[in-house]
Amino acid sequence: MVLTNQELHRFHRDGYIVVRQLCKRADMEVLQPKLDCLHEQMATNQPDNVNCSWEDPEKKNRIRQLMNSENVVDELDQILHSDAMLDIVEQLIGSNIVKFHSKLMMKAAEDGSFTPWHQDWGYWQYKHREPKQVNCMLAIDPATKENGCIRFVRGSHKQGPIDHKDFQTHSFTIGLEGGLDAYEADIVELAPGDAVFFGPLIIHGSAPNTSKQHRRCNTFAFDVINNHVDDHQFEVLRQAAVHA
Ligand SMILES: O=C(O)CCC(=O)C(=O)O
Repeated sequence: MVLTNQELHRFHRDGYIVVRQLCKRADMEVLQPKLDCLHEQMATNQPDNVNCSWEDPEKKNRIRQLMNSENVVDELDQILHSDAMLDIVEQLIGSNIVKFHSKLMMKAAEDGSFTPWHQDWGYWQYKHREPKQVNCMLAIDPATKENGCIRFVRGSHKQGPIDHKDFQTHSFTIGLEGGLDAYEADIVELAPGDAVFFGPLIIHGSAPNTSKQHRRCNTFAFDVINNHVDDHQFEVLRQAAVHA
């Protein structure tokens, strides 16, 4: 057991749980300079197996989200498959786990934009049968109030699914009404290597990055087997032995 019973209780009560130093800070410091090159690399030569959204799609100088980040950053692929990660995911959603996605959230210094309040289920509801997923946001840079760390509306998952509105931002197509002050929320600051695990129904969002410090995080999302309508497309990461 990686999470204690008390931590598991907090996850179910609050909708999220912070795990300090899921990865080593030193490993994140190796990763940071590699990510600096990604904006230019993706603007000039984006592989087919990743998908980028840009802060400004005309300029293409700052990536906001890079979907399938494990295909371009080996270290992220290793973390996605690591026991440190999967042992916790298993505690949270059980031992039949598929990879859903790995996504870099590159909230660049001075350019990184507001993340509208939303439940991940708002996006995921159309192709998934039930809100059983778990998402893990790993901090690569320090994530602080100033550079737009994630904020959670504690306990909001208990309301169940909420209707989302269509939005016109480049990276976020739906969300809940209201700016940063629309909800009273926990501001979750993370050091490099810290991670926060959260379920698909908790309301979360984050402020723009007006600071001089990047706030790069990677989100690793997992689901249970047979929960996605195209389940066969997803890599099985762990599967409980079936006893006859
Ligand atoms: O980049 C952020 O702060 C938001 C991340 C997020 O909302 C998500 O991955 O669902």
